[in-house]
This record gives sequence, structure tokens and C-alpha cells, in this order.
Amino acid sequence: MIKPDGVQRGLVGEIITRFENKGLRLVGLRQLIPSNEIAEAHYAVHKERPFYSGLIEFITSGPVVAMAWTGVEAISVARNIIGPTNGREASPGTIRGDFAMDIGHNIIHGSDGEETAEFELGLWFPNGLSEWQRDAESQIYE
Ligand code: D4T
Repeated sequence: MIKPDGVQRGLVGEIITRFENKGLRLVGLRQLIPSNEIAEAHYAVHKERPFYSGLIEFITSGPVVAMAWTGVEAISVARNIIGPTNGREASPGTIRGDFAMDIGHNIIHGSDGEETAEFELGLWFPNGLSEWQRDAESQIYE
């Protein structure tokens, strides 16, 4: 999910391009201003953390772009593209390394495991994902 800072800074196209260039396949895309309800559900695991209320305020402050990407080991591939939480520590070449200077305003969220991915996809894409076959599949994978 591209966070409000990523959208405000005009990075939507850049970010989608990075995932596409890698070979991940886009199966869901949705822009919305998150309600408190969806933001609180998304970040429920952080409810007791000191940064939680600021995080909810930030994530509901403007439009986000929810994306669903698929591919072999898509979660770890995506997390490598994104980089670690703190933009100042993220390596150049990663999204956060190239565009973020902060922990909270770090441009993008990525699901961190299969269970969370399943939960988050259901939350942000209640109408399901697109089903399509990519012609280039045999060029991307052996
Ligand atoms: P997300 O979940 O957004 O992909 O980020 P990470 O997986 O890299 O980081 P996280 O779960 O530890 O944190 C979730 C979210 O909270 C913000 N945050 C985090 C914050 O504002 N202050 C903090 O001190 C921490 C640790 C950033 C990401």
C-alpha cells in the first residue's frame, strides 16, 4: 500500500513501475482515503504501541493506493524492493532507501507474511482480485 506521503509526493507511477519491472504481476489496484475503521483494522497489531494513534492519523490523512501483487515468493521479493522501515537506514535502490527519510513517513507498506497478506487483501480488496494470465510468464520464470 502506497501511504499518503507516497501519493502526495507523486510516487505512485514510480513505485508501480518498480514492482512491474521486477516481474511481479499486478492483480489489484485501488485508491481510497482510508476510514478510521479500515486503518485501525489494518494496524490492529500495533494498537498498544506508542506510535499507534499518530500512525492512524497519518494513514487516514489522504489517499493511499492499495496494490495486490503476485509472483513466486512475492512477499519477500516485495519487501526487498521496499527496504527496511527506517528510510534513513534503507539502502539506495530500495523504495524507502531512495525516497524516505523517516520511520513513520516511509512511503509504502508491505505485507510481512502469508497470513497478514491474506488478511490485508481481504480488508483492502473486499470485491476480490483480478484473474488474468500474463503472456510474458514463460519469459519471466524458467
Ligand atoms: P509497514 O508495516 O508499514 O510495512 O512497515 P514495517 O513492517 O516496515 O514496520 P512495522 O510493522 O514495524 O511498523 C508499522 C508502521 O508503523 C510506523 N512506525 C513504526 C512508526 O510510525 N513509528 C515507529 O517507531 C515504528 C517502529 C511505520 C510503519
